[in-house]
Amino acid sequence: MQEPLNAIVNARLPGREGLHQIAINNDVFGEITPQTALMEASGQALDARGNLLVAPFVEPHIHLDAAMTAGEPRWNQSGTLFEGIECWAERKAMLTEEDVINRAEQTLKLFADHGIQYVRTHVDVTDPQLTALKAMLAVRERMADLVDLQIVAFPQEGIWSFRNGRELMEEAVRMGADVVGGIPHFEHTRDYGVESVRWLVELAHRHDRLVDVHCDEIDDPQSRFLEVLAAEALRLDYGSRVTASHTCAMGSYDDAYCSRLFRLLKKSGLRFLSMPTESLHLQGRFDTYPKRRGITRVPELLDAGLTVAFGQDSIRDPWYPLGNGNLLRTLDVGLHACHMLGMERIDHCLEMITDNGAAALDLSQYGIESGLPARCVVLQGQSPYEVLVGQQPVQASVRDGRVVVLRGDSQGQVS
Ligand code: 17E
Ligand code: FE2
Repeated sequence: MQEPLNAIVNARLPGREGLHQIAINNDVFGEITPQTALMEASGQALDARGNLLVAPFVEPHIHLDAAMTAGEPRWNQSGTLFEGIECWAERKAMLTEEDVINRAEQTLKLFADHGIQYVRTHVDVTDPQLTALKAMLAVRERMADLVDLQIVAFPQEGIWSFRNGRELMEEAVRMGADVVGGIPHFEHTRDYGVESVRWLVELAHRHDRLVDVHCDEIDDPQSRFLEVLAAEALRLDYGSRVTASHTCAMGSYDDAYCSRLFRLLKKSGLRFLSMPTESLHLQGRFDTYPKRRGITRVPELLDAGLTVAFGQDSIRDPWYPLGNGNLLRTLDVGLHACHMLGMERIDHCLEMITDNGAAALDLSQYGIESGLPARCVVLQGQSPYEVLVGQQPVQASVRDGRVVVLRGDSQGQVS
């Protein structure tokens, strides 16, 4: 194995002027010192060559159990969420642990190659055998050198609407799921949806787990489970540990309701994840013209002081046929779809795939600061604007002081 790094030189850091060098001692960041000019990288130093250095990318929302199954056993022809769930139910009946492990690991390697070191995956537990969950618990250990993996117990076919739904969720938590999920807009009735949200937040709270609900992933403006989730988070003072994924319906709510809703969202402090490529593809399917974008109110949430990150959601699965692991692509699409190409937004855009994702995942040891684990990526460009325009692959990815990806000529004396 390669020798660990003892420094990174010639790096630009977000929010700081000029070049910096960062010491690394025992896999942990040490002192960060300004440089007056470019310097030679010597010994076990990595040369960032004047490029931007940020904390590793965070993929906050993916379905690894379904990754790389697009077209098996059939393609989703309508492009709706609902046909996706039907196709997946057919593929799910064919799962083996080995099959899930292989596809999940292939996908995580692709992610690592794109500078992602933290991943939250939903795993479908509406399966009496819990095959995908057993596989993913093994993957979490097997891939720990490359990524930190959080596992969500995700009831794809509902908690109230699936036989033994509650027992399967409880079993998943007992087996070691980190996060409790839900899908209220897919439950058979509105009441089931409300009850499921109340129940799952209690379950997580009781077992000291995080919460991440597929919430209102539908264009129906009557889908209002987010207010239930936020109210429960507030009641239990649990907002920092609760994430609402998708909230597409918020793109269809009227402003009067949103004005009331935002008051509660701010009080509860819960976190938001938007998957822009996925929602552009799956939503708007029941519209003629004008067609909705089906994306939540991202800039408005940010301006209200709430945390929002972007995720990919799918890599070639029954819901979405594309995806290559590159979060810069997701970011690019998301900024377009959310009207976020003003320069102030661009200056902060990398936070959507780094810091904000880390907050949504409730990570505690994340960032480029003295005393934190030496994990970071070198991007191609001197500013977020240049990185966004260039869309180049990450130049290097460092994990606990070790170089796990290296491209171009960022290399100093690393052997
Ligand atoms: N399942 C779901 O309910 N929604 C999604 N976007 C995906 C899976 C990918
Ligand atoms: Fe999802």
